[in-house]
Amino acid sequence: MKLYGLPGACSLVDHIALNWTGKPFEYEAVARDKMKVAPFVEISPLGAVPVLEDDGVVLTQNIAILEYLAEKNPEAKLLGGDTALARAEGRRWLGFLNSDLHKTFSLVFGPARWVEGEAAQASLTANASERVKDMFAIANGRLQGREWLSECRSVADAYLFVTMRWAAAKKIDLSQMANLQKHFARMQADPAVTKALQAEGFI
Ligand SMILES: N[C@@H](CCC(=O)N[C@@H](CS)C(=O)NCC(=O)O)C(=O)O
Repeated sequence: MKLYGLPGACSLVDHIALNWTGKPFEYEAVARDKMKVAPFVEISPLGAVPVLEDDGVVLTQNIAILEYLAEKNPEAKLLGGDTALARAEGRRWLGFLNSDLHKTFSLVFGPARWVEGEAAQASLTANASERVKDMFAIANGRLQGREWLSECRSVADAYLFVTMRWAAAKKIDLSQMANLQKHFARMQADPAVTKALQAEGFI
């Protein structure tokens, strides 16, 4: 099994999940200038990570990859528990993080892809940063009185951890969201997370 990623990007979620499975895999960091050209676009038409290769099959789209890893490794409980409801909760938060929070973050990271002119880009970044903060507040509320987004730690928790790193990089202040801060510390203390951060060159 091989994961193609970009250090610190959403592929870090899959990297952590693969570590949680305890099974061997290879990690390859794709250079930014190689992402939108052949041969990478032949396996990832959007020129985006993550990409997972397994037994000659190539998968793109984070949700598909994470669900695939969860199905192949039921003992790792990657969707957050054993029951249909716990797994549905894991998927619910995965959807929230991938489709809502991540997509809004794309506006913060690359406003020039969406609007022209410095003023319009600054305004888009500011507005998107506020929406991102509103979404983090929803996750913070969910974590009131609980350690994980679902019943036990799941790929949704790894996604939340990765997006909190983005918030820090973009100076989006989450310091008042105590539940999120505790969740971040919990994730940082996980050896699988440390291992992924080390392999991606952050530690
Ligand atoms: N919908 C895709 C989005 C993946 C995505 O946005 N990946 C980003 C990294 S977090 C990327 O590869 N960006 C590089 C680019 O598009 O230039 C998924 O969920 O897998």
